[in-house]
Amino acid sequence: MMDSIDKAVELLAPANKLVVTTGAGMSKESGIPTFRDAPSALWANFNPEELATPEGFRRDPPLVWKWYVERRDMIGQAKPHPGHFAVADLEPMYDEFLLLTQNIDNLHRRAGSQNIVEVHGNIFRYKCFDNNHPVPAGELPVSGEVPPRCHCGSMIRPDVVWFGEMLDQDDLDRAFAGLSSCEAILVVGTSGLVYPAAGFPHAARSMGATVVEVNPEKTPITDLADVFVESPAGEALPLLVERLREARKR
Ligand code: BJW
Repeated sequence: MMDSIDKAVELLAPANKLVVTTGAGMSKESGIPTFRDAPSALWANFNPEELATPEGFRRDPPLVWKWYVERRDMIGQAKPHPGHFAVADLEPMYDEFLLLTQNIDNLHRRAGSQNIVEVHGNIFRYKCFDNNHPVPAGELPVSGEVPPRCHCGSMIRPDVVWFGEMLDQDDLDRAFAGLSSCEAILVVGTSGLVYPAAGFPHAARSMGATVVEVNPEKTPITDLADVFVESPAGEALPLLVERLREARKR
């Protein structure tokens, strides 16, 4: 691992504009299962790729609501790990820094990252299914109805992006503006299977950016990467950022 970290530092140190993009593997060491991990016993009979869809919600709204409540409560107990803090430490080191996360768990923000685009939304926010009315978490109706209903009568759902749904256009504009001007992209803990986020490293690469990937497993992005750091995020990122800080002082 140390050889690949040294090589990554060499490539990331001269850049002035950095994009970091993260997926579920980033939060694994905080105790949050990745999306494609084996399901917990309670949900073993359900396929997340069917629950995380508008069709799944229409088919069985209470089931999908309860799945999200359980995940939200579990995520609420989780804490950022040293890898999240290392990503936050990167932000002031670069002239321009953008964090594109597919994670809905708030852990980057809780670790101190600021310039973040949460491309798949946030599990702690709500909106209504039919009209996208935002519903503040503290104002969820307590009628006992599952799921609760918006003032317009529509069912309330988490403000996350499900399969088959469009990502927010402003989020995509911010993402692609950063990707088209960055000099390097650090890709952490994503399987590279879900689009359009899976295309972020390709977009940056096509504009000449260097690509560094951190993941304990190879992914479809690995062949594109200039350096592959084969390691969990919580081990590799603190080392990488510490060495990068030294290299940028020189
Ligand atoms: C570690 C680690 C450690 C482990 N350290 N790493 C183009 C081509 C083909 C298909 C499409 C396409 N464009 C759109 C589509 C359809 C679809 C799609 O991509 N499908 C594919 C599955 C084929 N995309 C969409 O529908 C998107 N919408 C869209 O594009 O709209 C326009 C459109 C609509 C319809 C048709 C065509 C166009 C929306 C995607 C929304 C994804 N939503 C979810 C759920 C969010 C809410 C929730 O959590 O419930 O987002 S699905 C799920 O997957 C979640 C994740 O953010 C996302 C990505 O997963 P991620 O983060 O990569 O996690 P994993 O689990 O897959 O991988 C974990 C990785 O971590 C692994 O590599 C491990 O090795 C690694 N790891 N431990 C570092 N310690």
